[in-house]
Amino acid sequence: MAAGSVRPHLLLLLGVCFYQLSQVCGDEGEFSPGHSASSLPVGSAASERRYLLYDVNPPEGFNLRRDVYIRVASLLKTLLKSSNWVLVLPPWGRLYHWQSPDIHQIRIPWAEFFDLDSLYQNIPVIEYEDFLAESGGPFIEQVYVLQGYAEGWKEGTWEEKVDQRPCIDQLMYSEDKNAYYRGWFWGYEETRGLNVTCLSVQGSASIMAPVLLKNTTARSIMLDRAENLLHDYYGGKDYWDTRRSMVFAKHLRVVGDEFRANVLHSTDEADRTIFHEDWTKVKAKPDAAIGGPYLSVHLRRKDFIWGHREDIPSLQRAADEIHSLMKKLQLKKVFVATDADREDLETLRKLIPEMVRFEPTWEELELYKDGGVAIIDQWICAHARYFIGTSVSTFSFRIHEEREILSFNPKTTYNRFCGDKEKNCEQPTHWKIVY
Ligand SMILES: Nc1nc2c(ncn2[C@@H]2O[C@H](COP(=O)(O)OP(=O)(O)O)[C@@H](O)[C@H]2O)c(=O)[nH]1
Ligand SMILES: [Mg+2]
Repeated sequence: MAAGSVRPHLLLLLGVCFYQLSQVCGDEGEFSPGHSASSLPVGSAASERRYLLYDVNPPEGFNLRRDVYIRVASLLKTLLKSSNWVLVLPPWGRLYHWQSPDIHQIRIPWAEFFDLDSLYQNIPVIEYEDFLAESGGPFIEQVYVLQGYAEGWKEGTWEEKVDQRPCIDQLMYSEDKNAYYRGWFWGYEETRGLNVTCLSVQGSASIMAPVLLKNTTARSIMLDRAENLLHDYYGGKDYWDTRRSMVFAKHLRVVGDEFRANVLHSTDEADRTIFHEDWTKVKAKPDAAIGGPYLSVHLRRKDFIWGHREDIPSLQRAADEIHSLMKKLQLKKVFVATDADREDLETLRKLIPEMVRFEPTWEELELYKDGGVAIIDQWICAHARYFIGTSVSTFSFRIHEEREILSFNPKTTYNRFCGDKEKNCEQPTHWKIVY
């Protein structure tokens, strides 16, 4: 069922109650899902904590998902001003780029990639398994599937709004024989939704706050396709607080640091990249970091070359640039992070014989998974004397931010390869941390 997937009684209630951001919904418009023993009558829910869950369009990669986390964290901060909420971290899995065969890559908790205490210093978060244990059952009371407006927006008249609308795309949830909604739910087959509603949104994440606070009493609410929400304020203090709280898991940092020390002669003391466990106590001093004695490179291939984009270099052109930088910076080593296929890797090895890569053993790959190996690559890139990345890759962007946090001079960070025939090769924007 597409648009018809919304229950009739809910439609009626929402019809009264769904307004745009500026409008306030009265009590009479509120509804209770009516299916869950845990849902409380209106009014008494204030002290009980409510759960915000979210998911992202399946084709999106890891590093865009990290960006969506920042947006949803802003929404959670807005909600916390009114009542008690916790963000349920969406388990990782089934990502398109995680193609290593024979390893289990779904239902991965955030703790495998990020330091939970650090996240918690920014906003209250719990893992999905803890949500299941705490909320007493595998039910999500309300799923809002976010989408754009079918009619687009009229030029020059940008306004922030959210409205209940028929689902535009085929709904990725279907009703089972008990009238529960089944869907992907991060690979947790037993999870069910009690209600599914499509909302058209145009605006920043916090536009959802009035809807969650006033239009529903559901205690667990999932925003699917959360990438449809924009940043409340990209690059502002709130953005950077959340970004700084996304400290990589310690076991991955340790592996990266060992590789730096053993293969690249790079240590925090010599490189002046001292890491502090508590991100809230760290303030970057631009230009304080020197970085390890190597050049680092992120060379994004796969889907970035399939479209024949003109801002992506050929391997020859990338190799030429790498050699010219090594000469200029008097560096003998180059660390290459890439998603290149085997054939491209062989070519690269011929073109750049001095290339150093982090190549996990099968056991290491099974332990850290594709996501962890990518983080180790990013961590090593972040500590180099000089970094050059790939145009509009969120993987490269996250390395920029990591280096900004580590106090590197922006000149050593905001660099990208140019396409062979690219005329105006604009370099990445420098985003300064706001404290
Ligand atoms: N290990 C590793 N994986 C990479 C590298 N570049 C890309 N990938 C993989 O490909 C995915 C790219 O998707 P995404 O994170 O969205 O970044 P974007 O598509 O470049 O903006 C990453 O999440 C990794 O799984 C790399 O240099 N090293
Ligand atoms: Mg991507």
